Amino acid sequence: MKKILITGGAGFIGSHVVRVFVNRYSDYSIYNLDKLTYAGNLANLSDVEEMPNYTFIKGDIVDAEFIHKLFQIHAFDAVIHLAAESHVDRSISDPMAFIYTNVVGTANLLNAARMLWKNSSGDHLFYHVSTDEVYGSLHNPEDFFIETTPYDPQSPYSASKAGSDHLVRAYHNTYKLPVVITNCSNNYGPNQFPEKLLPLCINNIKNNKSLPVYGKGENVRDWLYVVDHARAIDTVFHGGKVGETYNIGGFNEWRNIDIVHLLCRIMDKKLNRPEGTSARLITFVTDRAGHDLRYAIDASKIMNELGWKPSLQFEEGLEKTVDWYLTNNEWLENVTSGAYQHYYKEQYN
Ligand code: NAD
Ligand code: TDX
Repeated sequence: MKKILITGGAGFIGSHVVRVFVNRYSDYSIYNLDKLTYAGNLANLSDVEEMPNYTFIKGDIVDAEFIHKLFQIHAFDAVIHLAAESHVDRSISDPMAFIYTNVVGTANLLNAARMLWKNSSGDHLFYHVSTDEVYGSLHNPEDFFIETTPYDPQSPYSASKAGSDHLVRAYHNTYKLPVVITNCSNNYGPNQFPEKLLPLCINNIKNNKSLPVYGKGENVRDWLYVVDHARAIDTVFHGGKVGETYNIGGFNEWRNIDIVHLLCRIMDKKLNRPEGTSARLITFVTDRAGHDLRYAIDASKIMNELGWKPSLQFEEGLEKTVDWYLTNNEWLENVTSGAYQHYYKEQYN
């Protein structure tokens, strides 16, 4: 029986990873460690909470003593580490939270894994889930991020993720800790907190509120359906080579303004509103400080070496996502009440 610690499993991507592992591997014990910050929500996992191979643990990865004891008690065989502060705009207003959780928290997990596994000959893995933002911004339209692209992070968020990636590699290099890192592009899909572009716009269209597009909307992102990312993590966890990095992406680049227009067309259709109704809500607002122009991932390595590929066409994935948000009204209303209102006012008014 494999004991796997998944951190950040109550968040957006983590909840899909937990679901994939709990449902696919009944012989693994899955432990989900999450602090339940504003972004963590156990409602994301209501369908797996009763499964016999699933355990939830509430706790903070920044608390070194707690993490050390947790590893001693449970003797995990592997770690899939997703817990993080994940929103770039919040990293601009509160960078220290990102440095504590993303850098110190990752270091605490690395130390605990190193202590636990140092005298063991077992089959272990420390898997760090990271982002394409560590590579910085692309300026030449022909360029893509590959696994050897030098790091050039530009925001406190991406710098904190780059710092954690460097620590993971340093522990492999120095202590031979068995590690793997994946760097993925922008995810979208069910359970994403409505501070991120797509769920924020879905919620605002539903409520006839303006759609804040930063700058001229010309920044480009590559988009991947979250379940395809969770499948990629499963693939790398089971088939990836220790010490390697794999880039994950959808070969699916969009300018922000184009993606928002596409979303508006889908929403008009779903809400039976005349075409053009949602697009009238688009409002260009002050640009994000230090806004990276373009991210684009070359995911050939994971595709060629491990046989993973995205399963969904983008429009199909976006329609599925919209359907999920329109069906899960209660989820959306719960997460957008209370503290969200304060965040929204500070960020957009
Ligand atoms: P999220 O913000 O939705 O979820 C993060 C989770 O981590 C939450 O459940 C939160 O409660 C938990 N958490 C935060 N601080 C913690 C702490 N100190 N201790 C324990 N738990 C804590 O994030 P997400 O979008 O699901 O991203 C998950 C991971 O994937 C992150 O590491 C992120 O950098 C990476 N990533 C995200 C994307 C994306 O598009 N969202 C793309 C590539 C990589
Ligand atoms: O209101 C908005 N208006 C807007 O124009 C918001 C929230 C965003 N944007 C722009 C900024 C980006 O160019 O849309 C693009 C996407 O923004 P986000 O959804 O905030 O994502 P991004 O900053 O690209 O980062 C995401 O992808 C990489 C995740 O939040 C990260 O965790 C991940 O590592």
